[in-house]
Amino acid sequence: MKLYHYIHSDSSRRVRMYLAEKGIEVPGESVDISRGESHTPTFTVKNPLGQVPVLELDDGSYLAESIAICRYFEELHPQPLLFGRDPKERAEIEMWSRRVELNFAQPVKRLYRVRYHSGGALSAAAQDAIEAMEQSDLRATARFFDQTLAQRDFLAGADYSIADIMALCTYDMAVRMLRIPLEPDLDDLRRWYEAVSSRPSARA
Ligand SMILES: N[C@@H](CCC(=O)N[C@@H](CS)C(=O)NCC(=O)O)C(=O)O
Repeated sequence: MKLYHYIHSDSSRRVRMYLAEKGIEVPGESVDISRGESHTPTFTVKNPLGQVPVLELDDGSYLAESIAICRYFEELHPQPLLFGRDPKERAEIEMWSRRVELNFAQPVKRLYRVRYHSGGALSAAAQDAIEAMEQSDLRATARFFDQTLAQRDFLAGADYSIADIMALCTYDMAVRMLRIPLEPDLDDLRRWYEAVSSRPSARA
């Protein structure tokens, strides 16, 4: 088994953090996406989309998509449970994971793309308008998460879950890497951030 990943990829970090929470060790190989290494013919046979992370299985097949990879490990090593313990909890974690993916992670990924990979195709005005729109979506979601976290310790409920891993990876990409300032009054989101960032898995 081998995990193809990249140090600055938030999607790769989801898997690294997940594995660290579980105490599972998987050999890794770095794919430098900034140098186009995920679009070489040797890599696109592993994932035709040219993206990391990718898990190579012992039978020579490949799994892509960070959450699909984590779900695979959850079946093999259920404890500690990070996708929920019963139908209701699993559905709630899925609900929050989808909210993180669609309303938090995607605006940040689009913003990154517009800022660094638009290839000069957009005018400065169009670029500013898209950046403002994505930042606004991100801030609205951050406020929604803050209100949720005023009621409980973790995003999907009383227990830490994959939804927290996903949200932390996006938070760091937005705030630390892309320097998008979040509003200063999101105290519950910040309390959650301090708590999840201080877990050893956050260093993965
Ligand atoms: N939905 C995918 C997203 C994967 C993704 O966006 N990977 C990025 C790095 S975070 C990548 O490999 N980008 C290189 C490229 O698209 O050329 C997942 O969750 O694994």
